Amino acid sequence: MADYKANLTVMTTAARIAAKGLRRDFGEVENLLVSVKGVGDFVSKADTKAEQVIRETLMHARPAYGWLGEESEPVEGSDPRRRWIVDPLDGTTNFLHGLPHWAISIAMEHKGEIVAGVVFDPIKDELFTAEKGGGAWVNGKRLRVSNRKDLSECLFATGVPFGEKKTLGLTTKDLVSLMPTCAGVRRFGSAALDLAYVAAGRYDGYWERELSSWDMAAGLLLVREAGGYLSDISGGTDILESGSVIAANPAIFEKFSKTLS
Ligand code: 2AM
Ligand code: CA
Repeated sequence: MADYKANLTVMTTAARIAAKGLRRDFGEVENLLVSVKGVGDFVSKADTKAEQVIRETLMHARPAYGWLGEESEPVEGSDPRRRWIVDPLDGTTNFLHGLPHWAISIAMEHKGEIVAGVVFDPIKDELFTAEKGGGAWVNGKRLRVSNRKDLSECLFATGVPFGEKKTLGLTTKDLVSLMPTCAGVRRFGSAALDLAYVAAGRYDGYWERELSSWDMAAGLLLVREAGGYLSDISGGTDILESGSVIAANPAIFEKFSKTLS
């Protein structure tokens, strides 16, 4: 019989192996930033390499599971109820610009529900983990969402749509209604870390549209297990399907949601 390690152990191992390569590549980005050739191709290779090593590690440990990753074709497993949902490098644009704010995100889905999640920020050495019913943790310390109750004290995060995304107008409207009521809004460029920071009580709430499942899957479980509330942008429960998310501490969730368009 195969050596059966807990899913979180397998996921953490995969994240740490990928982190080694990404950390090395991120060091190289500094040199490339000033080179004629630029950083673009190099970073997209770093991205693909990281996904490959995560995929090999996870598929080796759980050969029957399916796969959904940002950089490769999806795979239906021989066990159709279980699959990995992986973003090997969330915050690619930050990485590309030498900004030290990006993460590896690995989630495990069982019967359509996320049951384990790992978000690893190798630069700050913060390993966020959660298992359904087992709480959310960072480097072994229990996480809890914030308990701020007045919007005026709350710090929020979002992602402002760029490029061809269609919801810039909506997000702009959100900012117009929210900014005067709160302590501030941050836009750091990694959805996985934004969710992890809500779980850690650093942000009181976060919202974004037009995301992919791999950006959010692990982070959603972190928030839930840290006691936060979640919905899609229209107040429903289809977060992964809709690609939109609202996450916040329970005390402000309703007020915060109502402020958004
Ligand atoms: P990435 O760095 O892995 O691309 C920032 O607002 C968030 O949006 C990041 O988590 C980023 O993930 C994600 N993102 C970037 N481009 C995207 C796209 N075309 N579709 C969905 N999410 C995207
Ligand atoms: Ca991503």
